[in-house]
Amino acid sequence: MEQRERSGSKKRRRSRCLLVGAGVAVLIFIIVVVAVAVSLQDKTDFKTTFVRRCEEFTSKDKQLDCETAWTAFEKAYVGKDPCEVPMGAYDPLIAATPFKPSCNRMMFWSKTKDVVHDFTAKKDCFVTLEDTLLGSVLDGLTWCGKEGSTETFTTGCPGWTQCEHNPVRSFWNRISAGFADAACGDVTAMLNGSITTPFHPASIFGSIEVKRFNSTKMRTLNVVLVTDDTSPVANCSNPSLKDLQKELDKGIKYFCKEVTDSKIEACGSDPQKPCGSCW
Ligand code: N1C
Repeated sequence: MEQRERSGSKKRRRSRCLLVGAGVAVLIFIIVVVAVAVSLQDKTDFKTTFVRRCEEFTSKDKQLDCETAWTAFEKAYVGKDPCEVPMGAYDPLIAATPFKPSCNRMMFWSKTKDVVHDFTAKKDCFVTLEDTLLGSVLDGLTWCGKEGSTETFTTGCPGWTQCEHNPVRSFWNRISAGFADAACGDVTAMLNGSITTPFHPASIFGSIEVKRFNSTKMRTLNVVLVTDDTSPVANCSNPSLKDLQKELDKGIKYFCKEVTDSKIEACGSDPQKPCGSCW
């Protein structure tokens, strides 16, 4: 009797052990499946976003195959140390997707991204880099590769503080250089009058774009200094704007105007105001 009870409790213990074991195995299986799914999604999401945004853009202008653009883009950084991607790595991509020059309508900016894009979204007067194919496709995204891998990663990528030659920074440097090379006629730049140095030599505008403006194509640079109504910090006589003028290719005329952000906002929303009359 006692023996039967003992063997019964042994059996119960064994089946409990089996049950726990099976539970652990199922849990491990679920974890592995979720991890694989997340890593695959990470990879496919980036390419999917790239191709979707590219196709949305090229539906306006069917000139480029988005799969070809993706292949040229990915070659710049895939399989490479994410701290060793120079701007030249994107040369073939830029060559495959040239900018259409929009003389007299090109808009550059520094530290005024939101004001500029609020304005350009409402009024079709100016063309920014984000209105071009590559600028619109990659705006707001992060990507990098890894040595020995064929994948694109969107997390764990080095930023500007970790290393200068990272894939995202080098991309913006290269594409901004291409956009500035195409600058022609009367060009506008919105700079931030709420900071002490509206023209910063280390910004992409200061270190790349201004240096590439070419007087054989470009007639004027019109700086719109966007100021805060209540407490403007900088005006058109700010010393950093003197540095900007020194950097400009001789032969390009320079103008500067202080405009409040509320005026830009109101003008953007006023359908009666024609292009160019907002300041
Ligand atoms: O360094 P910035 O500005 O002076 O760069 C702005 C300048 C513009 O004139 C654009 O033509 O360079 C071009 N540009 C972009 O269009 C762009 N879109 C998104 C440069 N950078 C761009 N980004 C991201 O913002 C990118 O990650 C880069 O490092 C920042 C720069 O913004 P900023 O310092 O205000």
